[in-house]
Amino acid sequence: MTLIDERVAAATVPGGRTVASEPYPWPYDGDLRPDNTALIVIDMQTDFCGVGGYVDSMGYDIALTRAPIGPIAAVLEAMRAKGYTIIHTREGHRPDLSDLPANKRWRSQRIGAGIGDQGPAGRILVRGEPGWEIIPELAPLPGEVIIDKPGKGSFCATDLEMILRLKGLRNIVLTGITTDVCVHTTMREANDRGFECLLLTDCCAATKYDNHLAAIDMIKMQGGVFGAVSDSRSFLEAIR
Ligand code: C5J
Repeated sequence: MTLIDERVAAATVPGGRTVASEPYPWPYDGDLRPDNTALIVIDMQTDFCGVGGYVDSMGYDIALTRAPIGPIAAVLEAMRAKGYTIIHTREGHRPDLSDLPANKRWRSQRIGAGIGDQGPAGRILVRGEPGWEIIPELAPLPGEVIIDKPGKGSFCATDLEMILRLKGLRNIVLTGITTDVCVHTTMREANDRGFECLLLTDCCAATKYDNHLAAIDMIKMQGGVFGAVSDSRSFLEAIR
């Protein structure tokens, strides 16, 4: 046994549970419980996976971003049944666009899908518009936490960290879209704040499949530089 193995063994909760994941069994100390673990479902909004939304307007294939709907629904159902905390996020801006940085606006306008502009699903990424709503298949239940975020990360300009800390949540299971942008940014932000993160690969997707794969690979570097990676099947097996 190496010194590191000994330290992990010492921190490990006797009789605890872990998820089969890479590059280490998650969470590292086996302390996986409904009262210390949250599921975050990131930006499963029409703007990112529905017809006429932001991603569709940019010309990307929404079949990619819709692929995780089924696996997320299965994880949601199981975690709800066991009493885990469920958190949903929505990317979007105030109708007066006072929280929309100029660079985010002009970059999107350059490619014909200007954030704040009118699109087939209403004003793109504007709070209250049809495209900004979470898709019905993954609609939040009353009492579940919803985080409205103006940025890609879920911690920037939101009360997410305060909610996690006050609820005693230290493990985060990440799902949603897109793997390489909002999911990755959130995972990095959470990791830097000391949260123990697990990304479920089939519960995430990117607008380009290669970017999804690359984003997953990055997590596994350096012994798990941002946390660990698993899939819905292994996760459901672990919490059964
Ligand atoms: C993007 C997101 N890609 N939810 N947002 O702009 O990943």
